[in-house]
Amino acid sequence: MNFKIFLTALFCCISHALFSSEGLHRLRVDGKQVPQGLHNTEPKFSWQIESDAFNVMQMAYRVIVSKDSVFSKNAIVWDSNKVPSSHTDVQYKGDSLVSNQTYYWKVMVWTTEAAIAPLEGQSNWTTGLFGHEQWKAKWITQQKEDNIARKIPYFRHVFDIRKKVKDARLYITSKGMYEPYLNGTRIGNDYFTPGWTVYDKRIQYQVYDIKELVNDSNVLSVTVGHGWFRSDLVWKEANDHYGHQLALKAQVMLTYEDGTTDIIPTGPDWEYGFGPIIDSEIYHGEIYDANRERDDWYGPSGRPEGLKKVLLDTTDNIPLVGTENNPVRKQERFQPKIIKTSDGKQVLDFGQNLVGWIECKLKGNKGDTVKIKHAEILDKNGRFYTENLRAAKQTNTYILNGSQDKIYHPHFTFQGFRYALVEGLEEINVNDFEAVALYSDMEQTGYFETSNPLVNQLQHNIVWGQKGNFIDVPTDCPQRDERLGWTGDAQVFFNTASYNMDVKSFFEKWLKDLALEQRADGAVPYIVPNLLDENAFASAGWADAATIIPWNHYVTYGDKDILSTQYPSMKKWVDYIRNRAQDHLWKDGFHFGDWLFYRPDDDNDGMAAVTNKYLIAQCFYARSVEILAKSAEILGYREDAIAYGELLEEVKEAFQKEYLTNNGMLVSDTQTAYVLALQFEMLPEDKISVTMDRLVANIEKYDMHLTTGFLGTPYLNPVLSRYGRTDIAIKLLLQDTYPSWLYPVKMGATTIWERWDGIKPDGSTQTPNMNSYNHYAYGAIGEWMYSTILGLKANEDHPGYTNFTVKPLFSDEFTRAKGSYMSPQGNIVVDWKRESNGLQMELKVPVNSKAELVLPYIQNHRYIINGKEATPKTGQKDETDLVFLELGSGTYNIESQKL
Ligand code: RAM
Repeated sequence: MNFKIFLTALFCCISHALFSSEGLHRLRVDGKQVPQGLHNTEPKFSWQIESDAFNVMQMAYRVIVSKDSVFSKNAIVWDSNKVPSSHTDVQYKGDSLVSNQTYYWKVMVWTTEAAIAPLEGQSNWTTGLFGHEQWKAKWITQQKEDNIARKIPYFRHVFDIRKKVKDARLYITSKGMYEPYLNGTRIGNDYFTPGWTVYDKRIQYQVYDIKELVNDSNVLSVTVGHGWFRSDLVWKEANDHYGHQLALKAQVMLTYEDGTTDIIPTGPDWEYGFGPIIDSEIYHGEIYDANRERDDWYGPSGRPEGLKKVLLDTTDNIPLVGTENNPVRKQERFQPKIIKTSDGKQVLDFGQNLVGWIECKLKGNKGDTVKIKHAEILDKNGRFYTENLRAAKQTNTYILNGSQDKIYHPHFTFQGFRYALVEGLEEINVNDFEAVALYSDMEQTGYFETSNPLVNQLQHNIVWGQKGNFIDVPTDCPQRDERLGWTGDAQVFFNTASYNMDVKSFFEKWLKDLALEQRADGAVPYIVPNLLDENAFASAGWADAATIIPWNHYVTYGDKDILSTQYPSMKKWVDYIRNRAQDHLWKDGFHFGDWLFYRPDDDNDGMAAVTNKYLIAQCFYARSVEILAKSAEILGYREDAIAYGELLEEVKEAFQKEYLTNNGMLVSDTQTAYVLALQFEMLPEDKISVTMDRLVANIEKYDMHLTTGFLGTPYLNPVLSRYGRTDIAIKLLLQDTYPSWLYPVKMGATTIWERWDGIKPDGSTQTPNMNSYNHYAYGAIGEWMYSTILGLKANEDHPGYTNFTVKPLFSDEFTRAKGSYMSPQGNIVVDWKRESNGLQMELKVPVNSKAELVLPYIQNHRYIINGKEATPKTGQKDETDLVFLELGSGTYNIESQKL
């Protein structure tokens, strides 16, 4: 046999063996793969089952947790025993878990295929520090004058180890952002740690396995920058939001082979000095003087000059909590090309509006200063455009030390940019520059591609809007002096975000902060974490993030815990509105309304799509009440379920009396008004069709353009599809003149813009006061693209994709859509092609779930699934004549065939 053929044959055998058998995959603890320092005494174990067989369901599971990897009898701390259940996530219910320990867990799963011999998988995790008393470390800070001078301290501690080490872990957090080094090597690959939480109520800590880095003699050095703790934040150029003192708290926890332990904590014996980072501000960038780098800093021999004694920071005792979401990490890299602007400047173009920083090799003489400025666009005249950054300087400054191959990047800052202007270099060599995207390390779960390249670019832009704005918290924009956790933006984008990436823990963390920031009367702030004043609360559609995100999260991930954790917060918010409402009408307070809706400059004809803000508020009031009532039902709070169910009827009735005419017109005759009323079911049955007609007429009035702002946009196409007008929804999607989704795409956008006309048709830019080119809100159309073009949709009654709908789009505008989604049960693959009048499709349904397949009725055709004629489940669902089939796990080839 020819060697190549042999190898191919061998590979086929191996891959067959690997991929054809059943197995357990993606073993996770609290959604994380082998987490370190998990701060949960009752973590959740989850897994997925892979199988080639059809209709496989889990019949039972058994989880065993042990202190040793061999699961010896006396090391076992929990054995669930065999539990008949299809659940693939199970909460720990064993002996109390001990801090700073490695635990091993294994799961056995019996399925309809593997009914006798179970499938097995094994993994582990380490626990965090469960009690305050476990922290021997003290908060340390620099001397008062250095804090006042806003210096960046480099903390340093030398320690020896005299025994053989079995385990070594670093527990660490800061007030500010930190970067830790052990013996000169950076610890871990996380950035912007400890992440952004409501720092006056809780600060996260991180845990790193440092066993490979420890020596007999060690230097632990940690730089602490301003971070969100004390950078300039909010457009008022105000800093020190959480305090005046940068501080560090850390302890190395050693377990020796002889079973003894040691702790090396931060305390009065630590020292600090200063280094090359002179300043580093989130909005403004970093100043780095390479001449201040000190070789003796990281080595244990020798002692750098000028070290100072630390002070203890005794100002407060903020609770420390474990890290809840995945930290920010380095992601994609981009190589630039050099372009010349119309005013003769050499500018680097990275081809993508991204968030992170530039890594560069700066060659020059000792003492030379190089400045790197960042911008999102070039203006109409082809010049580097930074006006829309407002007060954010977005500039990194490097003072060179003459070394020719040092790689620079900033530390406690990030920039939103596509273009960079480099000043102070004699010659610019493109190969010396690389942009690195940084964002919370979420797994990309969804992919999606269609036969329309502009729609594909739109999807690309949506994903990059998400990458650029999921920097530990969901922000509105990543470039100007804002970058804040606007609740409304997160609310409208959640469903799209959760198709694209695994945002489960990202939002669990943020929602806890939302609850912490709620005012005593239940009002929810405009931004979370909140840095605005006591009046910046309770705007409809923004504050409803408190109810809408937990609900959507539950539907997507199927984890009831999000509802039970958030329930008090959800209820407080609904009760806030109830207390403000009169006769069940919510008509007070400030509201952003349908933010950034369409309005022409000259509005003599009244074409501005202004929707009454209280009409909007009433719709969101109803939605929040409805979610609360449903959540109460699920959690078994019967009384609440009944009471809020009744309230919902009153709220809707009040809406109809106040805002609906007898002829089905709403007092605001706008797309957003109709869309919200239809989406949230505010109307009596007999008014639905007339309001739908009015909505369609309104779209036609604007010559097939949308006019919606932040609150109407997410529901516009979903409402059209829900009530049978996907044809109009497609026209809106494919519209490419302003205002539309594809207009920015045609203008060369690589992310979603804040405004429909961020760059106007004549090339001029919108007001620099508020004009971001990386703002995900309008990207909320992504949800409809997944659910209606690709045709994949979660089912509210079977959350977590245990049951989902697949309904390929059958329209002349698209000939193909292909995508996949890593659901909690496993990967779902949908790939359909429209050929002449027929349909061909591949579908993969994961184990333990079922797909409801909805196919278009095609005259004189039948459907063949995996070679056999398919029998429709119920035949007909509505007038569009759809065929319904329920498919269990497996891979299906589906084809329409002419009779
Ligand atoms: C601006 C941004 C943000 C929006 C608020 C109301 O700051 O557009 O996205 O939520 O206004």
